[in-house]
Amino acid sequence: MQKFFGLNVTGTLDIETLEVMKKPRCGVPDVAAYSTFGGRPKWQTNKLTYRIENYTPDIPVREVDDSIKRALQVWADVTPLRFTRIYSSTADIMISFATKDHGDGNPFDGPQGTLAHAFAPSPGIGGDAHFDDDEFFTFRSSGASYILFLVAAHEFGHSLGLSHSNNPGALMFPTYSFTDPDHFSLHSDDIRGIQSIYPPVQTTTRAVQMTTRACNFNMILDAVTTFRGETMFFKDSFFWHRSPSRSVSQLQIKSFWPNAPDNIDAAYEDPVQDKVFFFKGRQVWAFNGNNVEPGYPKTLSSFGLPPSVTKVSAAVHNKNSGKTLLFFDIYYYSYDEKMKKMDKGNPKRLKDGFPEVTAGVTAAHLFNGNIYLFSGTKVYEFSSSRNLHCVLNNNYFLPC
Ligand code: TQI
Ligand code: CA
Ligand code: ZN
Ligand code: ZN
Repeated sequence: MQKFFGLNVTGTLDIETLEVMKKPRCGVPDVAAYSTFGGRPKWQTNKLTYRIENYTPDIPVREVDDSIKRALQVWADVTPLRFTRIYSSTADIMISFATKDHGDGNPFDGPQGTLAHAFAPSPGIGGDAHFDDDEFFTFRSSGASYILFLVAAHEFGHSLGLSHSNNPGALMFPTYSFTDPDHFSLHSDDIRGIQSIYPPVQTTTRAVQMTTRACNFNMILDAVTTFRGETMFFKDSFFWHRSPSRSVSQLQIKSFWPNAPDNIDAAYEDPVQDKVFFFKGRQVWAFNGNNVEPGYPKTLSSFGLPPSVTKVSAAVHNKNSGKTLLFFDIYYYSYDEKMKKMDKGNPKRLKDGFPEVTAGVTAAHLFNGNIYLFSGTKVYEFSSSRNLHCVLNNNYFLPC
């Protein structure tokens, strides 16, 4: 160990050896921004009913029906929950439009102010969603109105047991921001939140096979990237990402990014642009959310990489410096995301920047200011000043 950390090999626990041993362990704390209601009320069944009791004059009946249906589907897409519409008697989620005092002790307040409210899961009024008909609701246009689909999707988050999130990009963040309903996708914080109450069903065999697969030491990952607050680990045609109940969920790449290739070489996220980039061979794809950016895939020359670079084996973006490191063979390139061009002095030699890494880099990740280079079956953790902290097993990030 002393040799590894460049200390004089005394074989005794001298001062500097103790110093190195006291260094912060390689920790990966998890951060959650969503919140649930006190006592975490939840539905005890996955099969829920809803009933639209009346309509608003603002939009046609079929557009109200469609907005409500899609707003429930948003949550059904990421949980085992299923919603069935009924047209009489009492449903779990009773949906109605009302103004001022409407009998539940929470009178509406005329135009503006409160738009709607919903009750956390419980028998009776629990789950019900009321919309203030003194507001003007629309189907999809923006301007001085509220898109019913968005307001309803937020309310149904409450109907299912979510309270507010402090993540500004989340649906459950308590401010209304116009989003094109045709390109709406649930933020990962909302997904983490709702799955912490209703975890996606994993057949045991799949879970066992997946966990053994994720945890075997010889498994070499294709790529690692952050994505809107999550960390994703790619292998072949699927990726793992950690859900809030800390169980690892495995998804097909194409189920999340339909236009993305399998067996990618590298990936990184530029959170400033809210874009994630995938590399395979000499091609590169850019995604904003689940949608591929216009004009992509492009070739590596769009990064100013010379034709001698036949693939990018790992990539990582440092949002503090604005630089993206692109690894290839025994070299790495530093690309300036703001200037959209390569820095001077490229390529750098891997053994100059990261001397302890002797084999090629297959994936790269930045977390808490540390750079993690995956090489062979090991992960090398470097501080921002490029000191090697420790060497970990390559399944370190996957909760095995
Ligand atoms: N109605 C509040 C809401 O649904 C009711 C509420 C206030 C609430 N505090 C709460 C619900 C705490 C649960 C927990 O959030 S609202 C939005 C926003 C409203 C607000 O009329 O203020 C939406 C209704 F802020 F997200 F845009 C819908 Cl989408
Ligand atoms: Ca109001
Ligand atoms: Zn009400
Ligand atoms: Zn709310």
